[in-house]
Amino acid sequence: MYRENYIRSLRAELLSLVEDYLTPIALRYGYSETPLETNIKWRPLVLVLGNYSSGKSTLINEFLDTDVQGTGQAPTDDSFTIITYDSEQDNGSRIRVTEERDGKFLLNDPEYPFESLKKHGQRFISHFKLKKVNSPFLRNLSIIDTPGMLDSITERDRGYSYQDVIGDLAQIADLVLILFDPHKAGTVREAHTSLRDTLPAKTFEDRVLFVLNRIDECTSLTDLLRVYGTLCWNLSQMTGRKDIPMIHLTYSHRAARRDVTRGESGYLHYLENQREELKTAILQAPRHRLDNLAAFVEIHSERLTHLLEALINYRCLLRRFRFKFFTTGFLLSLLAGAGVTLFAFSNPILSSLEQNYLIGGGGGVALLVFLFWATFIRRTSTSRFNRKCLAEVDSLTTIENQTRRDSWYAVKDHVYGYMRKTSGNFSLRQLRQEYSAARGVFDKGSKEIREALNELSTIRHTDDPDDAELDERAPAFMRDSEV
Ligand SMILES: Nc1nc2c(ncn2[C@@H]2O[C@H](COP(=O)(O)OP(=O)(O)O)[C@@H](O)[C@H]2O)c(=O)[nH]1
Ligand SMILES: [Mg+2]
Repeated sequence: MYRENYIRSLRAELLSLVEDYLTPIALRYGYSETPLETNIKWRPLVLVLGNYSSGKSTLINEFLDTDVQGTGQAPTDDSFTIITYDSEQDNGSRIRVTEERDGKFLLNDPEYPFESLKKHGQRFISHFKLKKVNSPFLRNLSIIDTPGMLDSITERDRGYSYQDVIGDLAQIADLVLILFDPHKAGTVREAHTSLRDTLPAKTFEDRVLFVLNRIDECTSLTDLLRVYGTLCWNLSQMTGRKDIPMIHLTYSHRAARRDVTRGESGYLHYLENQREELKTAILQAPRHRLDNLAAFVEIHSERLTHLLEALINYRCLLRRFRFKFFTTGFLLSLLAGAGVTLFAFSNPILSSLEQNYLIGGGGGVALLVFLFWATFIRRTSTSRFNRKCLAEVDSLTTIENQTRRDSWYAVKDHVYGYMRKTSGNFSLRQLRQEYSAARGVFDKGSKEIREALNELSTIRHTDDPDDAELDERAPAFMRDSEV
């Protein structure tokens, strides 16, 4: 309980850092069109991928303890289904689907983090849905069941890019499960592309779990070992990894033939614990969410700091330019005024006029020159200055290492866009305030939040001190939310 409270307050703290400090900046400077927290506000997500008929839906049904998803040997279900918790109906009544919603609704509801998937088009939208289930398994996470990976299908057949969709889903998922079965142990083409290209680009190695499912269908232990070996070989070819990733071996009790699971001489009972381990790993998704959230806060605060830093540099250059420009204009107009006065004094006709008129005339000329300078000349030179800054936008920052290079590439277009849009007409003071806020979040993100996560890993599930103790053990920032 203590651990859960700790996770909850850490999560709330991270969310409020994003909401209060990063989102206003991100929206103002065009870094993001939607509030940054919409992607992370929702529940921890577990994405289930795998060959068709590898038993994805059956395994999900088994975990939820009811038949939520349709199953079958042929590629039965070609939809992406978000399976989420219905807390209102979790009152001991029969576990069932309590509500269903279609893609059009889901992709337009800002409550859900799927708005950005709209770009995958109509065919995808009609293959996207949500089911609410009152299963306690879903209390802290949601599951996404997906259409099976196939060999023969092309993008045109599906009507949307499967790889792009699973890439986007993997990006927001906290855990990605990849299921294989003994019949097609990693040989399907779409699996190959996902493992080699899509997933490495969109998620982290430690968020991916490999599962060899339907192991009850191996006829003997030797058969299982052969399948396992094949899968390992295929995985190392696909992922390019030299180390063999952990592969969970499991099967569904519901689907397996009774005589197989009951067989005393079989090997299956040695592997019984694997399903429980897999279940525990899935239930740990909220813990991954914290890591993801911390990484999210770190990355975006770092990028926004970089964006603001470049704009500050630009604004300082502009200020220097303006100062120089007006000083030059002032001196020039003084010079012109003095020149005209001297000329008038030395001119025999004009010098007969009263002295005050001559000095006033010189002052008038100085004023006219200055006005001309401050309007026409200023407009053209400022736009020339801005054009130069835009052309040399890279010179607004320093890039010392790869991290800085990455963050600059992520924000460069936004810096350019904002400079173009405003031509420098924004407040340097506000920029500096925002910079120190984003910088503050970044410092917290990289140090204190990591400390808090480390602290969390030392708290065992059984620890249950009073909640009051949270105040003593939690890092300072969880008690004091000022940046
Ligand atoms: N023997 C056995 N059959 C399974 C197992 N898991 C699923 N099946 C069967 O395999 C077929 C495909 O399962 P399904 O869950 O629809 O696969 P999906 O396409 O990956 O969602 C169904 O007929 C299931 O009954 C398992 O662990 N053992
Ligand atoms: Mg299925």
